[in-house]
Amino acid sequence: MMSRFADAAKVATSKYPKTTNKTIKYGTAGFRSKAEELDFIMYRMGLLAALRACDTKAAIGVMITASHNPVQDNGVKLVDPMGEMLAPAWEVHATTLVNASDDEIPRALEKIGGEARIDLNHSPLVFVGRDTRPSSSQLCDAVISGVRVVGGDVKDLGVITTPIIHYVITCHNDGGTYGVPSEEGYYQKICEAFVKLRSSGASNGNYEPIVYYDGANGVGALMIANFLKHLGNSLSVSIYNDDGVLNHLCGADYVKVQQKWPEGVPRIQNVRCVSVDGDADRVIYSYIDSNDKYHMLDGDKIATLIAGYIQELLKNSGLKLKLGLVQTAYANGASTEYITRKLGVPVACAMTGVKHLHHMALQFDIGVYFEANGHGTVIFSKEARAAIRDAAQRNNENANKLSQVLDVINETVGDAISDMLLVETVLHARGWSIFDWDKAYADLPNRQMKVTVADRTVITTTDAERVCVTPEGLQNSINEMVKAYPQGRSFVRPSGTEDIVRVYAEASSQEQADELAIKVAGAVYDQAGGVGSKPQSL
Ligand code: 16G
Ligand code: ZN
Repeated sequence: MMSRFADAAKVATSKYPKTTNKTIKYGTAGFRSKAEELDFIMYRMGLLAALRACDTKAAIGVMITASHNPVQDNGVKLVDPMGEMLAPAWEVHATTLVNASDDEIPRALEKIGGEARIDLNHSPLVFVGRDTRPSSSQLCDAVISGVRVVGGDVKDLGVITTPIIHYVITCHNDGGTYGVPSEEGYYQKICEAFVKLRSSGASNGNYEPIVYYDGANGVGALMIANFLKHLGNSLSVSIYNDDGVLNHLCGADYVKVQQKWPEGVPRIQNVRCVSVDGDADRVIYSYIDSNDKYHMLDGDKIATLIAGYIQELLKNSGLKLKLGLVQTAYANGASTEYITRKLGVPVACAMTGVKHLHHMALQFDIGVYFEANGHGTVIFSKEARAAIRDAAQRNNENANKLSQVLDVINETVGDAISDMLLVETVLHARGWSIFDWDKAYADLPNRQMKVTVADRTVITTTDAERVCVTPEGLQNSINEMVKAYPQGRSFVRPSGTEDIVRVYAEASSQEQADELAIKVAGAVYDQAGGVGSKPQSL
């Protein structure tokens, strides 16, 4: 019998033939590589998204972006019905489908359909969105072909940020409970709450409502302009990096990794600079002080600022809700110390990757989660949300503020712009300048390095990637090295997005953090099959 998916193979062969025999895996960030290698993958992700929509009987999202990576790269990620990352079982299906030959596509689809017991009579709907990369439009057409060849319908959101597609999918599938399922609905919801929260005027104490915005030359630069239309004079935002090379010498990743002021933004002392990444789901703050020294405030600083504020509102409102913070192994030791000891907020550690943090944050009534690299948000349990809204209606002033804070947040996934508005809200409420915020605690100096090995899967870890299990003996070596450094800490993990092993080290001085990182990188090279030259300097 001819497969009902026979056309999927025909279109694959004629328009989107497979161009590689390398095994490819759906990783932490979906599929990501050089743009010219992605047509066939995009087409197949269109097929898969349609099947997933039948499986869940809900609309599914497909986002085309390579986030903070260079402009030549691209990538694709599927978004599940409630804005979550694709379910793990379907990551496996994605990998199977992409590694099948063109002829094997119908069989692979039948198999996935069978395993998931999909109702193929359902009419699938897939939302697609893309970033500003020149390759994104063509790759989007490939996704759309995939959806249509199996009878699916497409809603094309055009050029959009990753967090907006997560929001629109959620609202579409929950019948509009979370918000109006459109881009415009998103701006309105967030901005209205933001403006209300500063009804007493935009300045307060040391807080001035002025920011410089580094758009990374990407979609974040376009979208902020739309937000601004709804913000009135509540916040003055000067937009920079809106038409150069994407993520080049600017943006959240550059600022965080290089610990440098972004190019393209005027280097003015004492101004807050907000850097976002190429799809606007990461945010980093920085400033130059009066002595011309550069300071960076990363995801850890943002998380502690937000958690501290929510904790205060909770306390003053009398609401008994359990607040917690989720970090990863990359969280600066000083931030963990500050939040647990000073603020008394419990901290949990999750594996790298938004879905792991999100999942762990669900254990709290209110879970703040952030990666040091600036990915993060706050999520509220249904009960917590109801309790807050209820107390707000009974004129509990602090609950009312919390209720508005809830609307500034994108709970479906971290949004650089919504996170920025949340940070601005807290700074405004506290009457803080960026120095007041920064001085809460001092980051321990740290260093990250990469080591290339023949096979990075020889490195396995446990305890949220903080302990290395194999190769045997490597963790002991790391422990011995760390002992020699005051406040020393180090861990290694295989990257989920690049073919390398990552090394992290922190210590009480920059020289020592650098030295420790180099030593640990050397141990990885020696004990995990390093290739090329052994890392001996930064
Ligand atoms: C992906 C993850 C990010 C994580 C990074 C780690 C999402 C949406 N993105 O970009 O959260 O920090 O991978 O990369 O989950 P690595 O495994 O190469 O260190
Ligand atoms: Zn991103």
